[in-house]
Amino acid sequence: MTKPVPRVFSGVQPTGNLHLGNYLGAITRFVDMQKSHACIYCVVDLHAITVWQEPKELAHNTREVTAAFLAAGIDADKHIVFNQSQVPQHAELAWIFNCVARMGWLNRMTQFKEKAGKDSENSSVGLFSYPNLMAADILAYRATHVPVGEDQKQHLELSRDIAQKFNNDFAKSIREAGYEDGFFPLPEPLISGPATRVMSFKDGTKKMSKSDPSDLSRINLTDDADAIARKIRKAKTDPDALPSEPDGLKDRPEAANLVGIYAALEGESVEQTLKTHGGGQFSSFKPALADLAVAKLGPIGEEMNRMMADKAYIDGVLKTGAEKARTIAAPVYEEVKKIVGFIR
Ligand code: AQP
Repeated sequence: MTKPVPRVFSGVQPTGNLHLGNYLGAITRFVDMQKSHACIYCVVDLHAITVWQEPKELAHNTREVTAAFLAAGIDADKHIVFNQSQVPQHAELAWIFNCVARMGWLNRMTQFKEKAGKDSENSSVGLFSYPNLMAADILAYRATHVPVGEDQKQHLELSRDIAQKFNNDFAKSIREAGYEDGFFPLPEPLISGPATRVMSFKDGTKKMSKSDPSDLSRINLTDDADAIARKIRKAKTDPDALPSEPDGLKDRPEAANLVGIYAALEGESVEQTLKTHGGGQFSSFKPALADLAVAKLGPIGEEMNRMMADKAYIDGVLKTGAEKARTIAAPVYEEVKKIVGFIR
């Protein structure tokens, strides 16, 4: 086995309510990366069960994320699409990383604090060690690039720390196995574009989230045209006109959010959006955003619904994807076992 090749890995949790933030922050980037890289996209069902999931809903949501990937333009023939639990090397490598990562590192993870809230004693051990499994997801393929939304930046930094510590702890054994520059690459986060952190439509200081109890806080990828337009119409805003320059969006989180969404959907910069819409009122900007969102998201939602009617097709895509994923992850894990000193 030689040096890691440039390879993209990323995942989405099948926890329901797949939304515009997941689409703009992650899935559209996944689609873009296919042109330049070999890509592996995973429905991370092992991550999903770090909080309770109804088994039937988990299976439905796993198929729904897969349908979203395909409907958005991910090519499962040229690249790899699968669900995490079908490839055992993720969990096996995660155990080794549980023994590499330090408690102090995980104690600093803000997402655990947010998700566990005041009841951390009662949260699952899996929720706490979630970032170690994420490092295993990426490094089981020795992936080099990881497109994610802004909220995953801290976890990506931890993945790099784990890769680095593994390379240092086992440096001698890694050299003996024939690797001159360490075994794992330090994966790079790819966080860019005008919508790396899409905010809630009800509160511009909170990220748009699957678990927000208010459906009006987000656009779901399966929303129809009426629902999309209604949610944008009801989105919280301030009374001022839109500024002509991005600086004018400072301290206006709701306005900044809607302009960022418009720019991302249109495939232009925030500057360009403000050149066209600066000086206008929300009463005219919101209908323009609604038309654009319906034009871009409507066909994806329709295609997802069409695919969801054919479970066998989706399950077949995941099965083939898992077979392809195992051909990469299994030899990597065999090398890890050798490096660690496990008898094989
Ligand atoms: N609001 C967001 N803006 C931009 N990107 C986002 N992502 C999530 N929310 C936003 C990105 O979507 C990818 C998949 O996320 P995930 O499903 O694995 O996990 P998540 O971050 O927990 O998603 P949610 O919607 O926020 O769920 P809950 O409610 O459970 O917390 C990731 O690349 C993520 O950055």
